[in-house]
Amino acid sequence: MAPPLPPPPFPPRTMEANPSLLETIGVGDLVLLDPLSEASVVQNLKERFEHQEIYTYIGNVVISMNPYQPLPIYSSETVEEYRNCNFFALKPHIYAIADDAYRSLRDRDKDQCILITGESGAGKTEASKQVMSYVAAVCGKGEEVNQVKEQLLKSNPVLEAFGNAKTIRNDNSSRFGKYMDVEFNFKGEPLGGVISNYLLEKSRVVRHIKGERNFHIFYQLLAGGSDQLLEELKLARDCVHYRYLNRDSTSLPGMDDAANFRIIQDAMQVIGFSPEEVQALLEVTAVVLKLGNVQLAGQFKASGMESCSIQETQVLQEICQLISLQESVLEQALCSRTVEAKKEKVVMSLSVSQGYYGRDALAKNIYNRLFNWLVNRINESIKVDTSERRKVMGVLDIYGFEIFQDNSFEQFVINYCNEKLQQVFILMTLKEEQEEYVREGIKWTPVEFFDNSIICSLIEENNGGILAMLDEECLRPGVVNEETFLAKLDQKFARHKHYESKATQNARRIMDASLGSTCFRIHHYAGKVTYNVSGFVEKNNDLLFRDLSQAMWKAGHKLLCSFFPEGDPQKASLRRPPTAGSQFKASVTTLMKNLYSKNPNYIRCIKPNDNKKPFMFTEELVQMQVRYLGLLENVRVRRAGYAYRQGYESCLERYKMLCKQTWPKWTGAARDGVEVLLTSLLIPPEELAYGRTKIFIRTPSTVFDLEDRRRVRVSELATLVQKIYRGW
Ligand code: AD9
Ligand code: MG
Repeated sequence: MAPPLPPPPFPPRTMEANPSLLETIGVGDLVLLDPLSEASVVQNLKERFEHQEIYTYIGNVVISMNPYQPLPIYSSETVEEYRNCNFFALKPHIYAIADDAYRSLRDRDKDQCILITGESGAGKTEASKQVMSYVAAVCGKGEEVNQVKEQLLKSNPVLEAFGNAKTIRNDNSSRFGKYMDVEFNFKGEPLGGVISNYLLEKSRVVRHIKGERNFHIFYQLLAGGSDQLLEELKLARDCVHYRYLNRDSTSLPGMDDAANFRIIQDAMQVIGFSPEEVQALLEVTAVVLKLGNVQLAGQFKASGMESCSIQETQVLQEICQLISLQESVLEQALCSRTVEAKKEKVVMSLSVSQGYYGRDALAKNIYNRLFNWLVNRINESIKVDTSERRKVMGVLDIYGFEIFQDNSFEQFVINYCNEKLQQVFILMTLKEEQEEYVREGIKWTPVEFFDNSIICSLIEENNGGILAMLDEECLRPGVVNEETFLAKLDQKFARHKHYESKATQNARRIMDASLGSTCFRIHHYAGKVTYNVSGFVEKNNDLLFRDLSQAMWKAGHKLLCSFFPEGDPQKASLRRPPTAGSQFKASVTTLMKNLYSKNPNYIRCIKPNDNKKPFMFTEELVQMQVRYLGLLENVRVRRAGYAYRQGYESCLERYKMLCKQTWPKWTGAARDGVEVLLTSLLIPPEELAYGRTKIFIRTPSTVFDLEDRRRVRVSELATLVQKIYRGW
């Protein structure tokens, strides 16, 4: 018989016994932080960060601080260390959450989603890659499995080339939202996946601010394309030739555009693109770039009306050669517009500014559709062709909350999405937590938290939310203007707690020079953001002159032509496409449904400084993020509640060897067995709550302690078994 286990003194020994989470460098799990305040959370993160500890937990939520420096913590040895290890047994690491999610999926048949949020540059995309590469490393072997893994992983560089760009905040900023469902078979081997993309920032194709760049692909193609390829695409190698590319900082330190081009060429091949598809894709990319060089000249007609014509026909010729289209067709579509009046078609000349507007709209539209095609094409390659039951792990890497000096429609929808994600977080982490206690009949002291559904409704309500009102304005016949839109908002939301504008301020006699007369302000969960309404209607309408879509449809270039089905005269009377806002809302609704159907895992990324400097910690910046990520609330709920819970049967099964009465078999009710077991281990009663079906344990350290004892006991039992065998 093994010697009886010594009773554990509480709490000091448990703390020592679990150095990984209660190490000297602050605390590894904020649930254990004392005293708890915003300042102590920030200080704890700071202390850890200064010791290069970039990960910290709140229960099973991982907080990740961007080190802005490669760290040696993602090796294959580290993967092995975290593989199959208890979540709380080792130092906090992103691999622990990836492992926990993967194992729940494989062993407990629970679909998972990993939600990665944080502001631009906080490390979301890096985190999503680390999760994916961890899962890829542990999810099975074999030629077929490896091929699927490779395809899934290689989709990343391709999408980043077309969807990422250098911004002031991040040299590799994702300019689209991405959600990827990876599907597994019952053994936990990957079968394939589906990618959804959200709202590409297409305006970047035609304009970006100084110090930023257009999408990486343009620079990669020019730097890395062979001479022959560039000749075929009728491109010059130097970026200075292209007006859509900036002239200043075209190359980036640490980013080798030419090498990256070769990487994506290889990746596309692995994914399964044919050489013809790649060529067609690059031809369309070249066309977008060249459109920026189409120059217009203005003339005045005798009537005094301004018209425009193409100044330099060589670019036009080259574009038309690339896409097999008659020059006159494109020229006419760029310089004039057909309007229907009293069932008669009238061709009207465009002014120079209208012409440029149309040209840019065309470039943005082509690029956006190209990106959507790319995602669909990748999906075709990675889709799962089997009817067998699948388990799914979703990974969401989406733009964080944005507060700029000037905020427009794009920020409005991005922040709406973040508001919805916060709602998922609140609903799933906080409310469900509380609801489970109620279900289990455990005493619960309610924790106050801010429920942001009031802000979500303000934006999305079908009947009279801001997006619906904007749609109404866009669909209204006659001249549409943003002033009337704003006036309607002012009227409707005059008393709304989260809405503010000049008019509502005046009504409340508030003097505030910072709010312009063309702006409204939303009090988001993360802070107040002022949106300028100019451009809202146009961006929401997202219309392309029909002449241009018809011209594109006439192109002999199959891929490009397929992007513009509405250009088919047979379908010319189709209803107008849904507005950008309503499309976005629909995709956010689908995403939410998808997320709610899965078990959520959170990675909350924090950007420690605005200078992209290694291990620099700016307190105010971190404090703001701690606030708007709602971390304190999260800790409070976890603390008021219990960090760990487990069904009685599985708890007893796992720890029964720690007590004479329950080992090797307990014959009574599982709940009673657990009580006998935990009482015999002298765990203080305040650490435990007995629910209807589960045991709840207040602090993780108690769980580690159980785990430690279990490990010791299992090894003792193993030695015993060996001795018995040897004795035979
Ligand atoms: V954006 O919203 O797409 O603009 P992200 O995705 O949050 O943003 P990203 O993951 O791209 O940020 O990280 C920005 C940069 O920080 C990376 O290019 C890396 O240089 C750096 N980074 C982020 N995480 C890590 C890390 N764990 N280790 C080392 C990191 N460097
Ligand atoms: Mg990113």
